Amino acid sequence: MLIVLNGRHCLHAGRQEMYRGHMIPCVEKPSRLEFVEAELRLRGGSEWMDPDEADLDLLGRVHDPRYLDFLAGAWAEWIALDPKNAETDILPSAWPMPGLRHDVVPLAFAGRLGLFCFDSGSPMMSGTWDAALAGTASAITAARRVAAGRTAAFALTRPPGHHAGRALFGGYCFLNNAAVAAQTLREAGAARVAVLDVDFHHGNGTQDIFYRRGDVLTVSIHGHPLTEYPFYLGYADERGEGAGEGCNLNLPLSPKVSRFAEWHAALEEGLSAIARFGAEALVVPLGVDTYKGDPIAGFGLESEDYLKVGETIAGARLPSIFTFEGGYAVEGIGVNVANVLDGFEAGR
Ligand code: Q9C
Ligand code: ZN
Repeated sequence: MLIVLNGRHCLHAGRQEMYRGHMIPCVEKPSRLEFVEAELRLRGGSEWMDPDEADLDLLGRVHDPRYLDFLAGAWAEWIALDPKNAETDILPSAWPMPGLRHDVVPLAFAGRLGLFCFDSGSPMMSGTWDAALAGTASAITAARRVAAGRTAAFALTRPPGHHAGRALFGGYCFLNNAAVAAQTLREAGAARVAVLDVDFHHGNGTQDIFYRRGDVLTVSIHGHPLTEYPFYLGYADERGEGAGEGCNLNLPLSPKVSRFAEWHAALEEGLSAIARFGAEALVVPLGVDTYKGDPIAGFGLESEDYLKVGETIAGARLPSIFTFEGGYAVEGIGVNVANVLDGFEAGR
């Protein structure tokens, strides 16, 4: 496997997130990636590379340019409010819910922050923009290598991306690496690209970005939003709009009853839709928070199950890019991710 490692990931290390009314240490921490890197290096057989330069033009075709400007300048604005803010992460405290206006961009930093963010669990700090931007460069580099003829590549990066929408951050995600990979594949000549999101949580950001487009099919298998984060998107009746009608497939499952057999049946249903769509390339937002030991999620998957997950995805026989998303059981995260990649290679 070709692995494009975002060496700048550790510039993003949020301190605290809001949980049930108090602050707890961030769940999405640098050691997550380090455990994955260590396991992949231990197994050997991978080719490692650094990302090329970031591509802000391409990024502007995935995200709203006003949102990108906000993210790029957020830390400078934050410390301009008060130099002491440098000791604290940025978190919003007011949001434009229905009944309030979305069409005006407030001048106040706190007003813009709430406009572009949907939760209180995704702190931003001094290095967030640099880390996330380098993450998109990893995704672009991985996608370009695959477009040039590699079978597959893994963008090993954090913060994760699949919750980040066109002009929205949350769920620990700021820039949507998987969407950037899909856009890169399209611009490199693939007529139709599919995204198969296997993270425990719904890929709301990727769905948002491609919802009105017919050239990218988005599929997500996830904990049912009636009971699971992000709650407000991910239902089965969301099928896409306009040119994108029929190009979004949500496969929500109840985590109470779901075990690997049921989850794997959903994976096969997603792959059938991808084959019918006629995808020429595949992007897999790879989260392993489906693991039985995950502290914030889980479908009860065992480490060995991830070999089968990779093998089944390989059955699509499509050039594939994996992006690293969720998974918070650090003791299992390396083995679980490496098993997906090894299963994929064994299945090709
Ligand atoms: N206090 C990913 O797996 N948890 N994101 C609640 C609000 C959010 C998970 C945060 C879980 C997000 C990439
Ligand atoms: Zn997740």
